[in-house]
Amino acid sequence: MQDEIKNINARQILDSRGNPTISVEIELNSGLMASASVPSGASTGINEAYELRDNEKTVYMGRGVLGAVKNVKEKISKALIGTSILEQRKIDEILIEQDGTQNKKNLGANAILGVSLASARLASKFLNIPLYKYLGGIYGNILPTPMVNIINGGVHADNSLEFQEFMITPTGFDSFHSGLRMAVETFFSLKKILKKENMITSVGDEGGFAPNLNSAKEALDLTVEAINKAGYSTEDIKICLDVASSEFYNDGIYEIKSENLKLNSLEMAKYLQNLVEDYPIISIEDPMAECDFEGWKIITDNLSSKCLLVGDDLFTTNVKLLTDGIKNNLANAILIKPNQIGTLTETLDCIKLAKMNGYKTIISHRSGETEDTFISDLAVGVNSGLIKTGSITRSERNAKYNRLLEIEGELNKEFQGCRGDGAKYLGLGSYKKRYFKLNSCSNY
Ligand code: 2PG
Ligand code: MG
Repeated sequence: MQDEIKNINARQILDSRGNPTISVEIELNSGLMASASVPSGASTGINEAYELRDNEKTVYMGRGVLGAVKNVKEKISKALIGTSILEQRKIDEILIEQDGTQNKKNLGANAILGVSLASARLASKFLNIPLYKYLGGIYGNILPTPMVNIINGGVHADNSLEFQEFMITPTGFDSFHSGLRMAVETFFSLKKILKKENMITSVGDEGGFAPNLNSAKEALDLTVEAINKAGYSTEDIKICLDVASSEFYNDGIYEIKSENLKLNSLEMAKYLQNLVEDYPIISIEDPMAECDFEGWKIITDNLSSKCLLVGDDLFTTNVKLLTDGIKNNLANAILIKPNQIGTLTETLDCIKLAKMNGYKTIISHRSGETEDTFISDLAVGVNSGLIKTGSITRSERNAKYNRLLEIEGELNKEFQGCRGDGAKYLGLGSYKKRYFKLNSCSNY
């Protein structure tokens, strides 16, 4: 049959940090082919699916993925040849079964995800529809409001900032392309300010500036100044943070060295609450460490009505962990990274669970990226409403923004001659949430 898998190939390529990663190519009996490549994180959660590396010290500093490549070419290929490309859930089930471990340690989540994503892309090609339409059908038409990284810190940069990401989000416009323009103008406005202050304008892993600053407040002040000097207000553009606090949490203490602070959970929550009061912050990712459930409880109780509290390390795109979070009322949003869990269907199940329980979903890149734009199509297909894919000066990030511009154009073209736009952009609406205790909402 034409829709059946004939061959699966894989190769080792490089990601945006120069580390090896895997690219998978699948071929059908019909001769149609599609490929996908897999990103890699630096501030990884302890519960993430296993990234298989060769660990051969003299080759690529141990970071090679030839073992994962071999697994695709031999074991996975053997298990999937003859399967219809239109049966994504079955393909992913076979992959999970073949691996046979909880965290995909045997075959490697990188090997598995490459196959899973390439399958979906090839299915869309086979059906001759764009990937976002394959994933979302006629349902997906919301262009995500981007969280655009402008200052890097934490493990993504060699500067003094503990917080990993300071992002701007264009909430005040009514289309994706105008929102993106606004973010770009603000980015360059910040560059001008940094230059004027004699600060370095080199960038971190995700393309945001990486100046040496003495505090999070300093970074926030610069961000607000950049917004204003670009000619916008903090009504047009708001701020999002990824604190990535698991990285500086030890034995119950958050140590913010640049500010000489050692905070317990309660103090950390208060510290962040003060920032939310003083700045136009509407989303905080990983405000608390992945194992500090008490801290998460405090911050959710105190801040959930004011801003998004996004679980990244906390949930690692894992249905089981999200279920626990829902039960315990932790966070009100989830970061979605396909490589944290390893297959597309598990990613979609997690998105579905989040949405059914009133959690916002933010589709996300990794700090080590490739030019693959799968997450752009995913964001539109599932109407996530939000995407986080870095700054606007790195091609591996811009590939995602450019793909979204392409999708926006396509959706609007379909609508030509009709009332309204085909592509919806919610801006601030993407952040609007209902604050409720789960048990008061049993119909979900
Ligand atoms: C994060 C991500 C992406 P990494 O923490 O949200 O920005 O970083 O891929 O290094 O985990
Ligand atoms: Mg994060």
